[in-house]
Amino acid sequence: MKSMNFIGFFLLLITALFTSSIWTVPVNAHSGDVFEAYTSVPPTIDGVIDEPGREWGAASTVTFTMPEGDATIYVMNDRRFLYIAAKVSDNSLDEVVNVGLDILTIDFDVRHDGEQFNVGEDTISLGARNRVGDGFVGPGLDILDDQQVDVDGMVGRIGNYNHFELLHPLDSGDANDIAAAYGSTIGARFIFFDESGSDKRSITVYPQGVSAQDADQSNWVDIVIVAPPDDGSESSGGSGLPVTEIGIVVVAVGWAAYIGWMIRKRRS
Ligand SMILES: [Ca+2]
Ligand SMILES: [Ca+2]
Ligand SMILES: [Ca+2]
Ligand SMILES: [Ca+2]
Repeated sequence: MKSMNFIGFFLLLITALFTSSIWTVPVNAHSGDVFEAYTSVPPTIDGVIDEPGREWGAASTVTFTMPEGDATIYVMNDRRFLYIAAKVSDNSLDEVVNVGLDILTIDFDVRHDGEQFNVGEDTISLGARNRVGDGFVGPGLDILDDQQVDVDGMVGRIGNYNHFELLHPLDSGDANDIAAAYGSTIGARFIFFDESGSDKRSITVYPQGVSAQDADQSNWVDIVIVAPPDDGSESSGGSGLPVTEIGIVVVAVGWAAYIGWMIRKRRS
């Protein structure tokens, strides 16, 4: 009977040891100028940033001050897409081209060289009434439209905020887009156009201090494309242990039983 208690205790010890320390939970979200976050659940691109801690709960975020209040940027990726959202204080959602249009543009430093926004770099945009743009920097350093549009997005209005939600493939296959591998870092700036086309137009850039016209990329933010957690370590809502860990526990339990058997054998 004594050896059974010992085995029981040993099993408990082994199980506690393996369940507490072996699996590490990936830490995704942090704010600042490095956006680095993986999501296993894609957001719904419907112009509504669902909060708190729901569809954009895994995102890296930053909140900063705009002329009309505050704005928050959200960035995350999954296996296929880079997702970007922004919640922007604005007294109106302006939807008419050449009269007044609210637009979010993201320029990328695809090569992450921190040098110049020049030929071949990628740029995407989302305007009110869900006008999406996918372009690149052309030979004349002007922005040209891609032949292949690889942006999806929607804009909505909630309270005094405009909500922008958009996605861009990590690797669309288009030479005029980011071709982002897992673990790579790309630079970016976010340009907020308010009432573009009107006399009251204003432009805000994040990071603050960066200009919308300046081609210098040295102070842009970093976006790190996060690799998916491998299938063995991705927890499925606590409803069971991942396969490899189950294997470890089974081996450990078997080992504990063997030791118990040895102890019993020696005592007999
Ligand atoms: Ca949404
Ligand atoms: Ca506006
Ligand atoms: Ca494209
Ligand atoms: Ca493009």
